[in-house]
Amino acid sequence: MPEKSTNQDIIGQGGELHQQASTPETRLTTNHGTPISDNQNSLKAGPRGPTLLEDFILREKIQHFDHERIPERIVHARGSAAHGVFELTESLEQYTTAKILTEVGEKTELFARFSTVAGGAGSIDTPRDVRGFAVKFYTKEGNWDLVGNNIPVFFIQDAIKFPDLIHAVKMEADRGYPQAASAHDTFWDFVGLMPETTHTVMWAMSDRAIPRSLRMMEGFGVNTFRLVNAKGESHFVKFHWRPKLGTQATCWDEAVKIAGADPDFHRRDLFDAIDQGDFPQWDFAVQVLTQAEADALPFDILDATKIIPEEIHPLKVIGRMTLNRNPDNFFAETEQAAFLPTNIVPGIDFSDDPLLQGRLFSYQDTQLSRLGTVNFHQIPINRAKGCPFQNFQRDGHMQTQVPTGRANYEPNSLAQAGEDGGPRADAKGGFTSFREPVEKEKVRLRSETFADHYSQPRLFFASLAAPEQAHLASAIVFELSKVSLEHVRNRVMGNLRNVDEVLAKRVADGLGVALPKKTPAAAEPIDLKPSPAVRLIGKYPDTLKGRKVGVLVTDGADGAVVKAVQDAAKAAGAAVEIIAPKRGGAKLKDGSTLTADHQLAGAPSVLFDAVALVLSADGCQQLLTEGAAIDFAKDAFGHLKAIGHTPEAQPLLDKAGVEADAGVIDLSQGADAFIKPAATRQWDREPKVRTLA
Ligand code: HDD
Repeated sequence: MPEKSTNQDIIGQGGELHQQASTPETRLTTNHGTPISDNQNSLKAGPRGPTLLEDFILREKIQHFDHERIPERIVHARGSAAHGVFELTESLEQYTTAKILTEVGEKTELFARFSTVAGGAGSIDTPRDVRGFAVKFYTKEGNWDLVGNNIPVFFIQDAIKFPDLIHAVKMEADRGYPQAASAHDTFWDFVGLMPETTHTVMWAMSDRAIPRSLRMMEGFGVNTFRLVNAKGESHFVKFHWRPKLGTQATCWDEAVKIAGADPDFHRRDLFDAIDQGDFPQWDFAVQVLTQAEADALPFDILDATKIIPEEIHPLKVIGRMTLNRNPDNFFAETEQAAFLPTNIVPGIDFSDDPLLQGRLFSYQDTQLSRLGTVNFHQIPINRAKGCPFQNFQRDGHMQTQVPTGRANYEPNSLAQAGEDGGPRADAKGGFTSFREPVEKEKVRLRSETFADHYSQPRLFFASLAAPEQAHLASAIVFELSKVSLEHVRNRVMGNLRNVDEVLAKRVADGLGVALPKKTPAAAEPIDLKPSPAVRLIGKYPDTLKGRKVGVLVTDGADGAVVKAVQDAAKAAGAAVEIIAPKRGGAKLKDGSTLTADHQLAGAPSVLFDAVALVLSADGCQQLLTEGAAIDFAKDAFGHLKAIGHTPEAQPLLDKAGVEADAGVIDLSQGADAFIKPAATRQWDREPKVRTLA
């Protein structure tokens, strides 16, 4: 073997790209600035000889790579985020001194991260799970982090149960599965033994836990907070986010299939929307209560397993969040973002909610293990951007600031000698806690006012639209069917009988088992007035805005029909993507080529909100032996989507079992007829396509 070789020969055509002329500004360097002459070959003793330990360039590059990963979040590991802005539209001056809630028109930069809870960082986007909804506002008075979820209640009442809850829901300890799924023994074992989980479990089994898009979720601060005004008076407050695009869920079967078709479905959707300038927006709203109003409720507002029904205390919209910029770098921003419920600003304060109180410790602590240093607040995404930050905390791993002078303690009198004495506490503008009187015995007790675990789940179930109730019952059946321990299934059903006998019976029938004995409740549930605001169906107007229409086109198809569908859907606010049997596109009737965005086999109908089949007779004939085409139509029908079609597509529809109904539209009537049904699901169709509990 000859020892001679030139790098050019080995690198091939790409060689020139590696050798571009360099200037100090553009050239590749080591982390310490040494210019690098060759980034393709390690330093060897001869072209075929061993690599030399001396190769500091190789070692630095590999070593940095070896350490690229940091521990993922213990919960909420899988997440997607964006930058944005908050604008206040109504002042809460009467209740709080917080500038972000009193300066109308003020725009505050923010960073929002949405997440699943149970799965790891590389897990799918569409499991059945609660979604995290965390917003970091970079206010003039420091960062305010509202670290909430897309469900307004939580599984447990006391933070001391959090590690047990999370251990139970995550992969089982010995086998390391299931990933990102609550449908397994240990989760339901915990649920059955902890009746306080029932309310949140009901929400988690509802369609809220399988959202269509991160842009179509409501968000909630969950815990009760306080607002404190200039007179030092306190009101309780619950924070809410309301999506301008309305809420929408997937069908369960659809969510499962999306997991395979596009595990990044939500991340892609958020990134693409922002990239295309279609900025998602949410209204920000509050429920504000006096102590007396809180005392008058039939439940305790310090109990995070309870909602305050909007029908009792309506929401007041006070501002708007717009997400308008994607992160430049996923790791630096989304991954390193550290949200802390302790990031609070003057005028907002904590309540005594025992779940919140525990959270006040956990988040700071977890960042130390995840980000590795007490200086994580200096990472650009975590840095207080709305105002300077300064104190006498010094040194530590990864200290990036260079404080000057001798003053690293306080009080000091260095200023008297003309030196910089450093910052001082601000008794007037600084954060002060609400002066709540709290002298009590030290006890490990749960308040009696936390004992009613069933009235609110009952309220929730009773308030849902009929299809949502059926989905919820079926979700419990699905999950319990994956539970191998009979006594665990029985205990859950015994608890459910306290929520609603009919629901419990539906679950038992769905499982094909007898209904077990009712579990005695710690406090007998009461019937509360239904709260239609907890529904998804019918709560927001139907719309195609922010949705996606997929148009399947074959050779010989009529381009005018494609264009009509494209125009009508776009006019209604949807994005339109073309799918063809081959990625190169379809040759239309008029001889032109319509470029495709997707190949049919890679773009099942689960990726779209509504579909149109613009087929020629020949094209349809060919698709009759194409499984992907049959599934495309069958799933669109099964997932209750509108299907627009040319008459020539009928044989495919027949083969796929698509029956005529109000959501199956012959496009010869004109594309507009397709738009209205496309903006919603065809709920009436559901009993025809699946058996629900
Ligand atoms: Fe938590 C992360 C939301 C209770 C401990 N939590 C985390 C995130 C969200 C929530 C959205 C992800 C933030 C991000 O995007 O980085 N958590 C909630 C809500 C809760 C709640 C709405 C109930 C009201 N959490 C809760 C309790 C504890 C924790 C009771 C512990 C006692 N949560 C954590 C954590 C995490 C976290 C371990 C993991 C990663 C992180 O904090 O930064 O500290």
